[in-house]
Amino acid sequence: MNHRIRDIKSRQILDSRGIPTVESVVILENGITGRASVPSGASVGKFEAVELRDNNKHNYFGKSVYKAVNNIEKVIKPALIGQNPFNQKKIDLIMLKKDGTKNKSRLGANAILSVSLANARACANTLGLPLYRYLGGINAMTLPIPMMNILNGGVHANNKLDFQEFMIQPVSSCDIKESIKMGAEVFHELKKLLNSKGFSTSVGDEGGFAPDFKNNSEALDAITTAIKNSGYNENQIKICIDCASSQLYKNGKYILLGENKELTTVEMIAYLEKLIKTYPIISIEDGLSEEDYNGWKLMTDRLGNTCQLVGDDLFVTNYKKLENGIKEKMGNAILIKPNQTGTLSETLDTILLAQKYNYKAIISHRSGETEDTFISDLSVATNSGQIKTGSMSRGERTCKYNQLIRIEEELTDS
Ligand code: 2PG
Ligand code: MG
Repeated sequence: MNHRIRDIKSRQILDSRGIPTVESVVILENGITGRASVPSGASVGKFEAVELRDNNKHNYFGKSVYKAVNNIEKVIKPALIGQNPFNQKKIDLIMLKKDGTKNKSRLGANAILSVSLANARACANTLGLPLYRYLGGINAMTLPIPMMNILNGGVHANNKLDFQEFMIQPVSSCDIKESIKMGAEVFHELKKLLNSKGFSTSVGDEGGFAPDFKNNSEALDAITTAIKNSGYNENQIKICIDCASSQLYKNGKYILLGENKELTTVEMIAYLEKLIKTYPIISIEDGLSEEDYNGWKLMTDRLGNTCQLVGDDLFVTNYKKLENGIKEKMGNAILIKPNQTGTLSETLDTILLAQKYNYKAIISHRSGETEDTFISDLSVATNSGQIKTGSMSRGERTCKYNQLIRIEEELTDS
């Protein structure tokens, strides 16, 4: 059989923040290749799989990934050469066994994921199929509704906004070109608005603006005005936020410096409830901290019927954590980031589990990204219905939207 894995090449490349990350190429006996690179987070969940870094302060301030690249060369490659790439589960399992740890700390989730994704691409290329079609089969057909990040705060920007991401979601549109147009128009209206008020229009890590707003309400007011100025109404474009609350949680309290508030869990839920009532917010991610489990149950009980409650740090794309969350009624949606778990198979298993129990699965980028558009295809392959992939600026964000435009064209043609 000439489809076996012949070789794997890996290298250190740069992500969108200028920090090293891993890229791998899987080469098959037939000469066909698949390439993939991995993103990297800034607000990293405590329970994520480990991103292996060299910690040598003379090399990229400790951030280089030569150890991960070396692990691919010395451990992963010898174990995978000669294997059938179409058996993705086995490929992933071999790497998991070689790693042997619970959190992929030996070989590094960055090393493992780059090979796992590159392998899937090599298979799609061998069959001459688009990646979404290879991953999702004949049932892959739903273009996601994007959550577009237009204002950045938290650890993604150098301003006073406590919440990390303020996003818009064009819910009235059912085609991706129209969604992108709506999002881009609001983005440009927001820029005009910021300019007119003398705020900076430079952008944060995910391409959204990062003005020096004093608090969350100022951000939400600006977004609602920009939506209105673009000629859209609150039924057409909704607001989604990522509070990234694990970053705000200190000694049992939520510290909101911009708001000048120190809130208990119950008070934080009440604050979020007030925001939902005041603004057209339909989705709140990490409204509470990753370890505030009782809080999550309470919040879901209180807000779960009116709002999408997304677990990012809470679930870290981990099957067991999601399984427990479903049992305990925590949240009603999960953010899916392949590098939080480290293999394609585990990512797909977690998505299937969510869908089985009616939890929404939102495919997501990281704040440090590359030009790789794997997640665009993944969102269509799994009919996830939603994708979170940043703003309408910066190439590493727009490449994901542009890939969705291409996929939509193919699907419409067929
Ligand atoms: C998040 C992500 C992506 P980071 O919290 O949802 O937006 O940020 O990659 O920094 O964890
Ligand atoms: Mg998040």
